Amino acid sequence: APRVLSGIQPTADSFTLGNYLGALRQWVSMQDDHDAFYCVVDLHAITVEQDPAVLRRRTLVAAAQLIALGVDPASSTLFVQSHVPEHAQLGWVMQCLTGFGEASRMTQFKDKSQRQGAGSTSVGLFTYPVLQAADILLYQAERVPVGEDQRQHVELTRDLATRFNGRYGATFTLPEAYIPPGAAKVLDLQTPEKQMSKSLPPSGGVFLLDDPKVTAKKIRSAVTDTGREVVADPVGKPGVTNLLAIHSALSGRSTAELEEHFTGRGYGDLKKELAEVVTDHLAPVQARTTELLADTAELERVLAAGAARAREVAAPVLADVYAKVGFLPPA
Ligand code: AQP
Repeated sequence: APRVLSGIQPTADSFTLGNYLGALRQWVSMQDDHDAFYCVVDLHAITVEQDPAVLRRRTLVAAAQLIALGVDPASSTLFVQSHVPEHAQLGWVMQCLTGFGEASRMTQFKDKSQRQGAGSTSVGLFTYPVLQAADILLYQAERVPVGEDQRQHVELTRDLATRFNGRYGATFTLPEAYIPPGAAKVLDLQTPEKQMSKSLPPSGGVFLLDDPKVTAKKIRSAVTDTGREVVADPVGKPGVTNLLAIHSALSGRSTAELEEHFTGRGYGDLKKELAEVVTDHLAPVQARTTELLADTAELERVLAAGAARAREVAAPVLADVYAKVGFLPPA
């Protein structure tokens, strides 16, 4: 089966609808016919400042949410990035292969460092996409299910793989981004020019674990526009278009069908119905997450087994890379 890898950062108490529709839903649907490796990328999370106790807790909550959403540790390899030291090790080799100018062109860094404030931007945030390349290449992944914001990082990964293969001989598989049509970029409900984010402002994000009342209220107060008609128009009506896209992704009804359904009705009706669609969808996920977090020892066992499986694949790839770049093997 084709190999797939993806990761998600434990940078908030809960994932967002953007994470779910842009990436995690594909993680679940791909696991049946792929050899899937999914990780909670805690090394990536510390590219911005984290409280240690909070990070530990969020890593467990992240793993619980992934399982609650449908990632099955029996058919996917689910693990925590820092449990597999090969990620950081290959990350260093990849850094030495990356041009400074090349890394400087990454638009997510420009966006995040700007939102962060230049004074608190770390070198780790700058080299983040290079570590991500290592994550992917370590497993020889062919497909990488991610949201639109990650397209450029997967392109960089391909460039680095091609460079390594050219310099040291055929080693890495070239991965392809697998970006879903429809909800690849879920927008912030308060600032629909920006993508919904789990940790960065603006804060019009819908969180999977939020209380249903909070979610309904967020959707009710979503920024739309002064018009009345419920129709998709990404340029003129980005807010309404975003709400329709979320509805369509969750209900499985096409945008055209939804426009027809809301003919003669206003934004208020759309928001009311969407709030129901979203909270109905999330109720079982929340219940299952709570259940899983009641036994963190079991969760930790699952993650340890995942890390052991991941290392079986990662260790020989790293050993091959170390030999090829000319590191003297320890005697
Ligand atoms: N708004 C979004 N629409 C579609 N997909 C999205 N993703 C994130 N936001 C959206 C996808 O979710 C996956 C995991 O994201 P990540 O944790 O690696 O970090 P990110 O891309 O930087 O997303 P966030 O939620 O904004 O995280 P923070 O706040 O920590 O920076 C990725 O596949 C991403 O494409």
